[in-house]
Amino acid sequence: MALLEILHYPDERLHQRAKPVTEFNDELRQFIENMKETMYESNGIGLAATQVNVQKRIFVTDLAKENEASMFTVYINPIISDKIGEIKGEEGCLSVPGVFETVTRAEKITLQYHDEKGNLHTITCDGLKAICIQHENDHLDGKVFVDYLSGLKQNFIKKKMKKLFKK
Ligand code: GNR
Ligand code: NI
Repeated sequence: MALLEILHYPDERLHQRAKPVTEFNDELRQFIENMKETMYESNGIGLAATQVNVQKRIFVTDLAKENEASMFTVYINPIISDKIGEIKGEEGCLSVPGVFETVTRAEKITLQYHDEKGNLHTITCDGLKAICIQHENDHLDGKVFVDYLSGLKQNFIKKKMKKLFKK
């Protein structure tokens, strides 16, 4: 087990497009364990491989509320095949700590993905789960939620991050 280092906006590596997973092997499953540990340690509800500088199409989530049983899920090579409606929600990101802004997303999505054994799943979801999956899937396409905000807000957030991570 190991904790992975999370990249911070505006690191250009957050804006790379991740490549599909081709082998469902023990190395992949070890990496997923490390992502799981890193997500829990950071108190995130999701984590994309892009955020830990691995350019593969993998993200993990756990949307269980406090005091509820874990709902840990692994999504590999996800494809959003359908999007319905619009919903606004306040979003945060482990790569942009301390920043919370409203983003418009599809309200309901249908998603195909593989689990860590290579099995294919199809799900339809809405609410926070749909928002979280769209946020994570964006990471795999090199997109951060800040990219949806005005240029003015983006510049403000860049300055804030510079200050926060100043050595
Ligand atoms: O922990 C997280 N919370 C969150 C809240 C609203 C919308 C999306 C998210 S995902 C975020 C973790 C993260 O950065 N995943 O990429
Ligand atoms: Ni994020």
